[in-house]
Amino acid sequence: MAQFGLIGLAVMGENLALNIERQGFSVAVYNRTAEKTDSFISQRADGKDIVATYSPKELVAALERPRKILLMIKSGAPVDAVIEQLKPLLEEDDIIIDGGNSYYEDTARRSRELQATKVNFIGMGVSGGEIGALLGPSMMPGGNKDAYEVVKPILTKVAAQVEDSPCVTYLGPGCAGHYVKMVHNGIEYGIMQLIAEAYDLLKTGLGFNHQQLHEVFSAWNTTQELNSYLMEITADIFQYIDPQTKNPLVEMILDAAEQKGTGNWTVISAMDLGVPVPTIMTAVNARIMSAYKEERVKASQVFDGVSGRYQGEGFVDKVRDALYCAIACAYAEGMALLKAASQERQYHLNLSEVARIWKGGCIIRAEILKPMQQIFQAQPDLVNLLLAPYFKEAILSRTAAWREVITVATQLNIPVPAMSASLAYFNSYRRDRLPQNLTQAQRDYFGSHTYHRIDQPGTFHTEWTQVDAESLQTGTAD
Ligand code: NBP
Repeated sequence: MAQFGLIGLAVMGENLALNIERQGFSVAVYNRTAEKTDSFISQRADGKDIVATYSPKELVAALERPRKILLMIKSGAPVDAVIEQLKPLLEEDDIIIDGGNSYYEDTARRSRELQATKVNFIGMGVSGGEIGALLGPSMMPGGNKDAYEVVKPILTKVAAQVEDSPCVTYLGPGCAGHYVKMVHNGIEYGIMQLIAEAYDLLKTGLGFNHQQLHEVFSAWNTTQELNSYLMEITADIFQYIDPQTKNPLVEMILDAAEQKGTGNWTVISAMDLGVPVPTIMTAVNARIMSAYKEERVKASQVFDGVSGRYQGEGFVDKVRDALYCAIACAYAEGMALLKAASQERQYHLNLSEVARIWKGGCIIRAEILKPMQQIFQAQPDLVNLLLAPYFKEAILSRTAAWREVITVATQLNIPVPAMSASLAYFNSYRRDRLPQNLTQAQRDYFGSHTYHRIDQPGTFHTEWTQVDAESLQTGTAD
């Protein structure tokens, strides 16, 4: 009898099966298309403690009880379909884990539906891509706590290990795990866009070639502020030469970013909860804008584009500082969103633990998560990371550079939407009075939406004009 079951043998499933087996657990696998199972078993799984099964029924029969079955299949309808196939086959205390990028509302629904059955359900975000799946991902499980305790010995071994602690923890009930994974991806969108902007500033604003870009990003990756997986792979990418054209491959890639929806979901949830996430939101917008390739090419023939090169000194270090501040904002926005969602939806998230399990295995793993983990450990109720003395000092010492980089970019017509949005986030957050008093006045003027005053309690409405009913009816209000 196998100790663990896995459904779905695409890149993630295959690698997770190999990882789980390497940690000493026997695995039974099933994939809808049998040829994939056969090629996996005869090649990558050859000689390993992994057995093939060819139907959900056969898989269930091959597993010891309580059965633990991880789904690594395309999110959406396929997950519902497979759960429906498994439900009648499973018994008391068996566990289904959905490890795909499922929409958190789907996970919440599945959790509710399965609560009414004997089957336990865990919705688990998995980050780290295919390499992480093979070598140790960051895993974000939520749902049935007792079921998590049953799979914990396996997950803690399979996860990335950082400073002797595995990058997995029980996050909360229902869809807490998939919600955290979604916000992880939102932060990922933000950081990727910010790095793209830094690349553009150095390449277009300073005229750096790919060797120089490689050197700058490699050097940044050695700093405490910017050391991270995304910085590391960016440095690598600049060195890769296209075998066909002998150009750096990155310059041969179409500048139209695609997306699978997690950034979008993050922004929609943030707007629903009333949490500002401008860096993340702008990153989603930037991908959308990039996809307007043909229209942009036409517009570039109508309007002037980039105007010259930056001639000043020390710009590379200023871009590094701006990048650090903006990345800190992306994390601050994401953490603030998690805090609000946790309160609203009763996830009981421990943000220090979230920072801890993101330190290894996942795409946003970075040195910056270490202070975050400590800050939230010391101050679990901190409302925004930017208020922590550590980040206050780190940002204030770099604000001049941050401002200057955006000023230079604006003068050169180099778009830096996420960097600008993050500075605006910081500047808005630190203002005690914003101009939305005027917005409230306008709303009351045209729609009688009322307003609050700064000098007395209560709700107020003003007749802003002296237009009488008769003139309105005759359409002479203007
Ligand atoms: P895909 O997301 O490409 O899904 C392919 C798998 O889903 C195949 O095994 C396929 O079986 C199976 N499948 C489909 Br499609 N419809 C099915 C159905 N109706 N019933 C049963 N199986 C069905 O695979 P992936 O890229 O390995 O990702 C798996 C999950 O992990 C996804 O939710 C993804 O978003 C998430 N994820 C991916 C990454 C990554 O880097 N790729 C990272 C983190 C999370 P078939 O062989 O019969 O078509």
